Amino acid sequence: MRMTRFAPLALAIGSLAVAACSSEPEAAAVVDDVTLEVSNARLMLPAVEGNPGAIYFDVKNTGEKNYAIRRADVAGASSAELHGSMEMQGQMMMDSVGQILVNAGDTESLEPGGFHVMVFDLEPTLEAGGTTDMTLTVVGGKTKTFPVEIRAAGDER
Ligand SMILES: [Cu+2]
Repeated sequence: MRMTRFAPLALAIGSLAVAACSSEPEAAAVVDDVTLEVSNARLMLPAVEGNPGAIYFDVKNTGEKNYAIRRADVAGASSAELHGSMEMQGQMMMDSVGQILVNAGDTESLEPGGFHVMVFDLEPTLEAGGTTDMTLTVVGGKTKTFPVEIRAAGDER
């Protein structure tokens, strides 16, 4: 699949997320855990060593408060970005997005052709069949860490 950066699209996605989130009040000074549950998380290794990999997962918000994921960190990768993608004129285009919203009670599926986490500079210790950890940071600064299954480039995504 050919991937091309397309900045105007990313800007549009990013500002949408910000606009949708701005109605949410500031996080209260109450200690609560982030009510996001991640399932089916899988890191697709790149077909060509040195290329970025992609993480897909389902994230369910079991609480009563909306969350916006604004950052992902992946053990064994030098950096990770939240990405959105869209097909335009038969080409898949993607770029970083500022936030991914998960409203209370909703499940957001990050899957091929949609949102995903792009991971860069993967260490060789990340091998198919193993697992790694992904830490999500939500707006407000709280974090939660989830296990991610590692799959080879040709495996089911
Ligand atoms: Cu991407």
